[in-house]
Amino acid sequence: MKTRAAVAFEAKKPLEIVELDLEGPKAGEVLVEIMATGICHTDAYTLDGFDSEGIFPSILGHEGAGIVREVGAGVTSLKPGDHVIPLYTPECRQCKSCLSGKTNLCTAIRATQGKGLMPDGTTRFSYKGAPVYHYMGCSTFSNFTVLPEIALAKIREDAPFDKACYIGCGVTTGVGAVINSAKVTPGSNVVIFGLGGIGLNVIQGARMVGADKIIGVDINDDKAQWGKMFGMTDFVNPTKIDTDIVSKLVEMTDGGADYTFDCTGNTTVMRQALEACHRGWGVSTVIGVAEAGKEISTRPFQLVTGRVWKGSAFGGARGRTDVPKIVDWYMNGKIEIDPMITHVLTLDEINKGFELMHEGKSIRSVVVF
Ligand code: NAD
Ligand code: AHE
Ligand code: ZN
Repeated sequence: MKTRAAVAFEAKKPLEIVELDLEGPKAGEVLVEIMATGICHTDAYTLDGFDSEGIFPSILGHEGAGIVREVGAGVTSLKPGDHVIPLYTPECRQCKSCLSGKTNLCTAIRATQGKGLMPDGTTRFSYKGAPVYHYMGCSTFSNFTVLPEIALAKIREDAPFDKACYIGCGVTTGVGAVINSAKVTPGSNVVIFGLGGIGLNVIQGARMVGADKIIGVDINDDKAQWGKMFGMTDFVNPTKIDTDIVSKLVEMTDGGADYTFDCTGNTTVMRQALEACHRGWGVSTVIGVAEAGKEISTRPFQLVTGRVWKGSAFGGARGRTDVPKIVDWYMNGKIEIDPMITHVLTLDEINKGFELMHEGKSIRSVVVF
């Protein structure tokens, strides 16, 4: 069949909207009509050539929602008409990682996914006879895409696609990092670095679990009003203070934060986030994705004296199990999504979404097909 998609032909070049060929689902696979997709900073990072796993030409996008249109042989958990959210972190419920109960990082298809391929080692997309690669196993910047059954969460049918798509990455990543990864406790002091599409969801997660002080840190003053909307109690712009950011935060939290989160992908910020933690127990969670080749460092003494450095992918969420619950939270008003969707675009306007992100003018842009 044919599908319209925004193709990343080369790094650092705008996406091109073309019609390309899509093979139908093979055994264990599902054809999904994508109804809406968000644009996450990770898509921009890959397009900019910063991802060590970045492959071109490919169809980016990993924050979608859509409808099952066809299922391949052996697919039992989904049928045409089901509403789904694609999962870049699948949940096979059979691999060592899934069975461990200790992580959401299913390994069933990770190797081929990282090479832009389906589990059988081939791609379903082609343009003028040449292969076009999948991205994060999702490729939601295409009107139709093929995914393995284990990489789809079935969701309720009354959830609007243009909001539910954000649960495919940003919402789950932020809220989940608070609940599943850091396990923030009521009454804690929490510091969030980077108040974008992820950081604001960390803020609403911290509010939901009953954190006390919720301090947002961003170099863009416009983000202060955004943070306040979702539960932030204090804001600091590190470029506007006359002391260093770590000292400032340590002072504001009476010795250091109980929990900090990096939502910037900047390795200098990651170090600040760790060092702003309270001696003896502060936990710093890295969510931001750093450019290829970047490394983090700190004095080991920071760890010897009880600070904990950890990371979180997809908010520690087990996609097929947890994503439908997060959709319920949204539908029941427990979490907010609507105000964070600042721009709704057509597929032809998708490059505008990347510009708005780089200019710091959007929280989330969503493309509606
Ligand atoms: P975004 O562009 O919407 O937001 C980033 C924010 O960080 C902006 O508000 C920006 O002003 C701020 N910022 C930049 N440099 C800063 C600095 N030095 N100090 C303080 N603030 C600074 O991006 P996003 O979509 O929210 O994504 C944030 C990060 O999370 C990215 O690195 C993205 O790749 C990553 N991410 C990780 C996961 C995961 O599962 N671990 C999932 C989604 C996104
Ligand atoms: N491919 C990169 C790393 C990119 C990365 O860390 N991705 C996050 C999700 S970001 C979503 O916006 C993730 O889930 N990682 C776990 C995984 O298995 O990919 C690199 O450095 O090679
Ligand atoms: Zn993402």
